[in-house]
Amino acid sequence: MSWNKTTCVLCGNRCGLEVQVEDNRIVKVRPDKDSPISEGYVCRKGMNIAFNQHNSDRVLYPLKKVGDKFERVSWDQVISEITGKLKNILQQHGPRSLASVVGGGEFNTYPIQYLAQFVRMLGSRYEYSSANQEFAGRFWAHGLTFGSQVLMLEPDIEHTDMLLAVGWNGMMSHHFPQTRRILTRMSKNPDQLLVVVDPRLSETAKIADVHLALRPGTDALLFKSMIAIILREGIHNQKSIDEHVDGFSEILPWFADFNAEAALRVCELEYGQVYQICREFATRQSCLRDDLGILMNRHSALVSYLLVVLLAICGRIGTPGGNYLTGGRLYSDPNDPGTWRTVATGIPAIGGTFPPNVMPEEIVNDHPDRLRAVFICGANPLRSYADTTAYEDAFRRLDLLVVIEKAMSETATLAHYVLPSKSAYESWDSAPGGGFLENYGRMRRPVVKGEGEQKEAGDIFTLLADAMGLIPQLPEALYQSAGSGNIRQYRDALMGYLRENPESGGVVQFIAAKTLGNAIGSAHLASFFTTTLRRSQISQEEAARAGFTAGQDQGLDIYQAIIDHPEGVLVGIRDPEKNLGRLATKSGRIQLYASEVKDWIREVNPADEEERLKSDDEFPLILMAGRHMDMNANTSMRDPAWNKGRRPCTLAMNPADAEKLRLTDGQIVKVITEAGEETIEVEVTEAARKGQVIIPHGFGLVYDGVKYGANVNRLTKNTHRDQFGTPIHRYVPCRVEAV
Ligand SMILES: Nc1nc2c(c(=O)[nH]1)N[C@H]1C(S)=C(S)[C@@H](COP(=O)(O)OP(=O)(O)OC[C@H]3O[C@@H](n4cnc5c(=O)[nH]c(N)nc54)[C@H](O)[C@@H]3O)O[C@H]1N2
Ligand SMILES: Nc1nc2c(c(=O)[nH]1)N[C@H]1C(S)=C(S)[C@@H](COP(=O)(O)OP(=O)(O)OC[C@H]3O[C@@H](n4cnc5c(=O)[nH]c(N)nc54)[C@H](O)[C@@H]3O)O[C@H]1N2
Ligand code: SF4
Ligand SMILES: [Mo]
Repeated sequence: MSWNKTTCVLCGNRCGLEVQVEDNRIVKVRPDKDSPISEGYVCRKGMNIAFNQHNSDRVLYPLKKVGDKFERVSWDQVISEITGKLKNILQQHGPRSLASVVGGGEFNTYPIQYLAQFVRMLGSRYEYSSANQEFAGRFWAHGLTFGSQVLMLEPDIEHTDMLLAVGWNGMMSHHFPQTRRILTRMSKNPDQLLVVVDPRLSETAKIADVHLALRPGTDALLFKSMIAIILREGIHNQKSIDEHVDGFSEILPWFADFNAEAALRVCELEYGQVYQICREFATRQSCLRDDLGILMNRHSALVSYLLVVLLAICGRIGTPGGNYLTGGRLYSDPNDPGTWRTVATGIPAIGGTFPPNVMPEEIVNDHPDRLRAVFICGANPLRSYADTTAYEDAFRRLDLLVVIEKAMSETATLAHYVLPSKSAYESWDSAPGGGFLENYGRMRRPVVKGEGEQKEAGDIFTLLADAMGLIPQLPEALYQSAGSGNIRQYRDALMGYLRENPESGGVVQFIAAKTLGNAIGSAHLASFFTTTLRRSQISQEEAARAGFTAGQDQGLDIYQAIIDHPEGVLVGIRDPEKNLGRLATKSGRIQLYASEVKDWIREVNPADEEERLKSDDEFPLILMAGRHMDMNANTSMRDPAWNKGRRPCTLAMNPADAEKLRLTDGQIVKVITEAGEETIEVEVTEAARKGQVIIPHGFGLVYDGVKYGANVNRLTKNTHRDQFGTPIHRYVPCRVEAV
């Protein structure tokens, strides 16, 4: 039997896979050794991808809610009914009544892009996204310091000799290529230093050279201390600061009189140890990687800012072995009246998106501009986002809820219409990869067929857009060239059309889907073709470095190479020397001073923090609400069989706390928070810190009528969030009782 190349879709790495298919079923999976991105690396999630593809929750036909049941309807009927209702809502209430929700859980490209663009074309800026619930604070910090909210910091893991992992458990969550291989190699290499900042003994902390087991929620104090120590010792990199940084002298007073010794006592860390780490970080080829442990935690945005300061004063940005800037230019300015805000909660867009946490309030209010119509693709808010109960209540009040899904998710069960989407293994989709330097192009192709009337998400949104009158009348020549089988001819026709109709540029992916997509049977592939053609100057230069001659045919050549190489192919090499050229500040330098930070940073002092961290008699334990581990993939793996024989959903508790509460391993308990309660089994383990308990997210799914595990988002209140709307999932006060 032949092996077909595809990729895993269960984290951002998208490791290359090869699968065997029998009777339209994926029956065998192995890592793809040819993949230049993963080079044969895989984790157990990828090896279990067949459970993701084949399960009894798949949605096969368009469904309409009638009473409290779903009825199968035709595509024609469903498109005409949805667009009829949508037109009415928009006519009566305007575009602010409409929002999209786009996910990040399953790592697809086009399904999400098409929905976001569809809603934008209808005049609404309300794009709620899973990315916003993690990155809003980082967007804010990078917007202030780099001038673009979506510029990110990628560790140059190949050349570094010290990695500071902050609130990131890479051994489980991955998120850079071949993470476990690289971290394990690093941990064994005496010349490389792996330092983990994590309150608990995570899988990554276990293999670290140094584990800074700080008290939960005290990262702001820790990083303020580290900066103060580095400045006090004079081990900052003045040369790099002179060359690349503005605002350095203005921020010095924020750290000058800071009592790092007292602060670190509040963090429950040893001063001597932190001092040593500061010296190492300032003098080595160091880099850092942070994640949800700080992003979904107290002072999230401020910690992201402090991490930029730490890197900038040590000269670690845009330099070998340090952190490189990746991503584009986007700044949603909260002071610009053109930037949309949410109506009831007044939160401005950041990085172009809105925080899911406030959506229930944006639906349940009396404002004339309240949300009435919501389209969701690639997300499962009823399990993924904070406060399932608030979401259920809010979604029931919508005039129109349309869910584009491959599975009957909890969110889909509340929809007025469910539109069946082809899965990753039934669709074409772009699955790029690489680190900061090398850019690999890859197009995942279908390996199995849809077993009902599913369509590619891009096709679904093209039908909807057409019925809404959003796609202009297209010349016959465009259809003809699309059907000619000659891709060059189509390119010339499309480019000619766009030259004459520049206003159609924003609809180009829909035009491609309707013309080329129809001819080749994939909206996504057609869309990919147009994106490859319309490459910016900078990526043309990068592609030339990867061997694609610059010029008119470069896009075509890249497209063909990607089609010829299902395992992925090098399509661009970035120039590390030019990395800091990505900065989008007016001066082109890193801007450390920001008036927005000033008061906040002063508030983070040992005495006030100690007071705020005092435990509550009603809720004495801190719940880490969500954990990304080997046995979950957000809510994407619905069939529990993939974890058979394992113990995936428990309440992890330190032995000292278990003893104090007289609880034993395996005992059933109730966990209570301000939001609600859930019943769950206790797992007594040293991997939980004293005073902290942990429940993984992504459980509580009902599969074949049986509830599987506890839904941690019954325990998270959507109002337990910061000023950007970010959930504070890593710091949820709770209590545990025996039942
Ligand atoms: N309490 C708590 N909650 C959390 C977290 C936490 O730490 N704690 N972590 C959060 C994080 S970081 C994230 S990113 C979010 C993720 O949350 P979501 O973005 O909601 O992701 P998933 O839960 O994976 O849901 C993805 C949905 O998309 C569907 N889907 C998959 N592929 C396709 C496709 O090709 N087409 C269509 N139309 N649909 C598809 C799947 O069936 C699934 O229902 O969860 C968050 N939730
Ligand atoms: N197996 C698996 N992998 C995944 C996913 C999945 O569902 N399953 N989802 C993917 C997605 S969408 C995402 S966003 C990533 C998330 O990946 P990560 O952010 O790495 O995952 P988490 O488990 O949420 O948390 C990281 C660490 O933060 C620590 N932490 C908790 N509180 C604090 C604190 O106060 N300070 C500090 N410094 N650390 C703290 C936790 O103990 C944990 O070890 O994972 C991705 N990869
Ligand atoms: S590391 Fe990520 S992409 Fe690779 S197999 Fe595991 S979950 Fe899938
Ligand atoms: Mo995430």
